[in-house]
Amino acid sequence: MAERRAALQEVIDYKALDLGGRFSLSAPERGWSGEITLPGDVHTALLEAGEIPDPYFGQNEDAVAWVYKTPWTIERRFDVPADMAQGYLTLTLSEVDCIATVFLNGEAIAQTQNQFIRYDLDVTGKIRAGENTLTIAFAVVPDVAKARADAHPFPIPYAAMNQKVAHLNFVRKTACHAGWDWGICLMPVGVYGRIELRRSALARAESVQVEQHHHKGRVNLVLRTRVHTFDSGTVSLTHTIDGQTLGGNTAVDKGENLIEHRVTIDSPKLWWPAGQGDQPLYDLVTDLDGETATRKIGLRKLEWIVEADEIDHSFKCRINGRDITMMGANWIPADAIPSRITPEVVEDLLKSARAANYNMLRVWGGGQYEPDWFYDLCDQMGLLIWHDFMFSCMPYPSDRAFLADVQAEITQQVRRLSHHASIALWCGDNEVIGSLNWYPETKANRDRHLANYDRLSKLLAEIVEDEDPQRRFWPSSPSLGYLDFADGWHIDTRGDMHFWDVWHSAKPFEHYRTVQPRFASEFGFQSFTSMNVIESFTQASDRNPSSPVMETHQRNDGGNARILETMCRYFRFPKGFEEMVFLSQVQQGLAIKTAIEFWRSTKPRCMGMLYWQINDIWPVASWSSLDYGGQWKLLHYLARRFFAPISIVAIPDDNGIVIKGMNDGPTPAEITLDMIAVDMEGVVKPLHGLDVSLGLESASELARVSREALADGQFLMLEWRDRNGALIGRNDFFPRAHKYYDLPAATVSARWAQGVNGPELTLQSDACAFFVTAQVEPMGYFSDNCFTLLPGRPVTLSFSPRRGAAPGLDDLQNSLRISHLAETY
Ligand code: BMA
Repeated sequence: MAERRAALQEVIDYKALDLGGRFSLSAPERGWSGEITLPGDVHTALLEAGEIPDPYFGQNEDAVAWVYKTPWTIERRFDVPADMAQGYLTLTLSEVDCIATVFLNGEAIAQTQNQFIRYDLDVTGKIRAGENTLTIAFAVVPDVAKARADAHPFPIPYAAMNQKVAHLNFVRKTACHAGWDWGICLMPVGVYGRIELRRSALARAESVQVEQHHHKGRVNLVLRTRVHTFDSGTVSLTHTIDGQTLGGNTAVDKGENLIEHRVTIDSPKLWWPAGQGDQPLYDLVTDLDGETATRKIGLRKLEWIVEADEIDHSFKCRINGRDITMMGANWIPADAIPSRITPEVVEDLLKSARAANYNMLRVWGGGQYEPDWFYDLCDQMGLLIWHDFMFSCMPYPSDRAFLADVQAEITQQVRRLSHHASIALWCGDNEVIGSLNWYPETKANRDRHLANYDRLSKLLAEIVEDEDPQRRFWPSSPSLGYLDFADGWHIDTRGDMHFWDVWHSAKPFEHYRTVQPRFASEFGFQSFTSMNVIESFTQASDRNPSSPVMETHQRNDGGNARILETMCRYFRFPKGFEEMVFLSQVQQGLAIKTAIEFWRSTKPRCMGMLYWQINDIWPVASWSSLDYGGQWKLLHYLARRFFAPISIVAIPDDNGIVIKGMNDGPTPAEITLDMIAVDMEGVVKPLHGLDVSLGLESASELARVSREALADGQFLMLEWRDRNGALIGRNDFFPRAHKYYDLPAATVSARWAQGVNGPELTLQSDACAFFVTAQVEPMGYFSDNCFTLLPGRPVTLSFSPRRGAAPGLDDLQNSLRISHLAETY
């Protein structure tokens, strides 16, 4: 024991001591003790100690449930040099998960209770020269949640359909830690982010916010710096940006001070969302008494245009004066085990978002505020963020103590993040107002719950108005607008819309064409996770859609049945498990393609499409387009095509098929479009060829194809090229479900070559092959997949490795697997 204590003790001599590292971890109730690395979580520590099995394998979730029912204590000793112990000292814990008592040298110095608050604890005079002990004793969250719910004057229901732990709406902790309809319940415990002892000369910087006022040829910036001062006096505060330094000595009072500076940047290099231009970032270096911090600032004018129009109300994002269609998906936390949410993992996911032509992600309200580096990456990649505040799918309390805690949380988060160019909008919550129609308690007394809701919602709105007046506050997702509590799941003339009738109500894919949202912020269709991911959590005998393990890795009641039933509607039933997994991803892709192609074709009516959801939190059947681990599911390949800047689509209507073209790139385009009828033998019959100009303002109707133009067994192929004849894109349209076509037995052959930019794979087929997909084991994605391959028309794909993989051609060839539709039955 003494030896381990010695090993845990580190001598650090610095002005800011990073207290991260090895701590002791113990559960006195269970007589357990070991170690934990912080920042980190208890599950990771127990996995390292061999104390718990992999929670993601099989049905291990239940076997590890004891972990969150146990009170844990972590502790470390650290040495502080005498000169450091003298100063003004702050102990910063940027994310404690979640309810804990913090002891310094045995004295309780704070009680944490909100995972989303950075605790800056004044420990001046409490730190000793020499050895100190930091102890964090965690409470059992479900017990606290229950006690709070019991004490509340009226019952507030919680999302029991999603969460395995009751009353989590009484605790400020990531809601999906308790499970969701795609999530495992682990209820992690830990300390994430910074754990640091900071010494200040007189003050510490709290936040720097940047207001941008754009004029022709210049931007005026207002910099608002908040400093916390330990005593009244003078601080030196300077900012440097674009070669200009402002500020100097400033008199400050004890407590919080707000200091403003103004600066003009001439001939600014403007920041654009992905696909519209570059993402230049200016370094803003802040120096407070020698302590420096750098923030990257993207200069752009951001507006949301929500105003009456001939339909009802517009809902669109305008950047630097340009109305831009928002395309992307919803983001959930990257892992159910917080230690695994590393910059490397997240950067890989965000790069895949960018590679699929996204320009927006919605950080969803049942998850978490992400670390600073997440938003830095989004700034760099041009990914705008629709940011929910962390409330989701259930009512929340509105007593003074709860609201005071929320006020601290939201104020701090907005001040922390508002300088990021990527943050586009603050949204009050996910589906909270709508959820008042779901629960017996809320339905029985809607007046009470509406008043309760309004107290929270009003607080959130006012914080945004006060703290970040240049950002739009949107009350909820979905919402119809200011104090408009109508049905955002079905009204498509204003606000943002969640359209779930196809998945949750088993309507056909074509049903997506019955609504025309102004901004579709959620809609999704599930698939199974890819075969190699299924192999990671199953034994061979589990690989059956209704096995207990596969059902455990499906969190939406009836989800696997819905996938299979849909398959019968559109496809012939697959012959084996692996084929079924593949086909589930094909049909997921088709569902979302149907929605997005139609809604995009209504531009400028619809100016946003964010499907549910880009990523997975653990290996599971879900609506995601990336597997857990970041591998591309087929939907992600289709997204890359249906979100391409220039997209040509075929939309059936009562009079035939209308061909529409959309250009969401930065400049108008001149293209040549060929429309071709193709039969199952691969015989091609040109129907129409035309040169067209695609402007930016709206979708253009390019042509009509009559139903009769396509004989039985034929489908429509669209190909568009630039005026030099270079192929830009392809699309196809099947007038009937695929099960009605008699597919030829195609053989697809493959040849690898080393291209200038990396490995290339050429695929060639002896007959028409559909949804042709190449998969390899090394991490990476192909330039395309899930496409139609006609005989005599080889297609060459490039392979982009992910996460530093550098596979040789042999590695790729040896693991190559090619799938297509005819092979599935
Ligand atoms: C939406 C989301 C999530 C959920 C998804 C799928 O409404 O907000 O709550 O995971 O539906 O059901």
